[in-house]
Amino acid sequence: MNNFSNLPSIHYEGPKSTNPFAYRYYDANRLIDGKPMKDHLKFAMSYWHTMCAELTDPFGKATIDRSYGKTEPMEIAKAKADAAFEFMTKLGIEYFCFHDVDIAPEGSSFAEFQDNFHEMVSYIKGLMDQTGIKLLWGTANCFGNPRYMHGAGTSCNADCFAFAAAQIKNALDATIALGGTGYVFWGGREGYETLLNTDMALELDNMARLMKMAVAYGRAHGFTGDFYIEPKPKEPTKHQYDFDASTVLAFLRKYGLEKDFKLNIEANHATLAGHTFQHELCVARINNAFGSIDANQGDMFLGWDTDQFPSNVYDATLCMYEVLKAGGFQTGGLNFDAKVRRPSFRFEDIALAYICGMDTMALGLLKAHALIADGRIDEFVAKRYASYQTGIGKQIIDGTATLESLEQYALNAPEPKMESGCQEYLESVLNNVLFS
Ligand code: XUL
Ligand code: CO
Repeated sequence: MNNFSNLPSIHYEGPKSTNPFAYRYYDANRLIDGKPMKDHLKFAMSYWHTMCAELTDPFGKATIDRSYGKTEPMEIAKAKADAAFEFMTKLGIEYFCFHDVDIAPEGSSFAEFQDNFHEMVSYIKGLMDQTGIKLLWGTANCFGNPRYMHGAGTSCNADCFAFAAAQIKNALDATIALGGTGYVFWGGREGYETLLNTDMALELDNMARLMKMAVAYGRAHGFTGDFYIEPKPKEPTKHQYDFDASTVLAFLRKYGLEKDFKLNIEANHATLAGHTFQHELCVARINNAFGSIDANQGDMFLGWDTDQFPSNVYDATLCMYEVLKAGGFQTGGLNFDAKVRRPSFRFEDIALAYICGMDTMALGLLKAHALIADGRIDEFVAKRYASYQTGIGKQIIDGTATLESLEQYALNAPEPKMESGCQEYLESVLNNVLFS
């Protein structure tokens, strides 16, 4: 069997259930602060990993057959789309995300790809109308084709820039036609291998030029959602320009793109950049740039983007804590940019992986909500900075203090009285909330 036709529909059965094909924590309509879990989490299926990935690695061929019982490329594409919507319906996943090349065969020329793509966008529109499943975001894969070996917007070859622009125009048209609320730029090969052959200034200017063209086109053609940049520090290039959230924010501000762009934060990209997932989400949140999430997890012993399904409840809790603090998802949602391991080659393994990921994030939501309701952490943080609410601290915040007035203050004040940071206590509070 190489589809999901034998998969049962997955429902919530509660934490005591041992049925592998059931949710233990994800109870779609349960209200948390008056909002159903499904709207807090806005789960999305990644078309590329879920429907296309053949589980190859540099040492081995495919371990899963993605022909969906067909032989002709367009027949395969349609059977794949049918399987995708069957999968989402059975799991109760309301959104999906896709790259242009995930849904349609590339053929032998861009013109052929464009025809295939248009046909598949209409086909998918039909499936969306039948099922009520929505598009979260679209994107163009401007990294897989050999023409992008030097990058796309940052390619040294202007023709490659033009092909990328053409792909992005079509992917934006599709995102608009399918009602997507986001359009993602993950700079697949927007980076460099060596500065010995690289004009970094021109490459960054060109990357911005491509994004400005996308904004101009999208806004002129009815796209009211958010554009997102998805930061990643390395892989496939040695140095990706969209290194992390802070680097991307500086880029957006330099080129005046910050009003149209938000960030799509991916857990495994955060850890590759030497940050926690929570750190990247927090940087996005405090800069009003929190957009969407690619949920997954890496392996602390491996130095690459392993894109595993999230199973770590501690990280999921701190992720959902940031999401709640940001006021929840607006245009964005929680896309599983995750794939099963190579030996998990059965279609049912994909379903089991989503059940694990969705239950983990649902548990994270419940625990993050409990952490905020518990109040001990928020209370501690508020108290830690209380000195800025009165006296000299208030003058600093209000902007009335100067170096001179602070010098006068320091000359007359006793040595500051220090308080403990209480990290270990706070970690035990977190454990207490997680495991009670
Ligand atoms: C690659 C990655 C991409 C983006 C979409 O690391 O995360 O799949 O999410 O292009
Ligand atoms: Co991603």
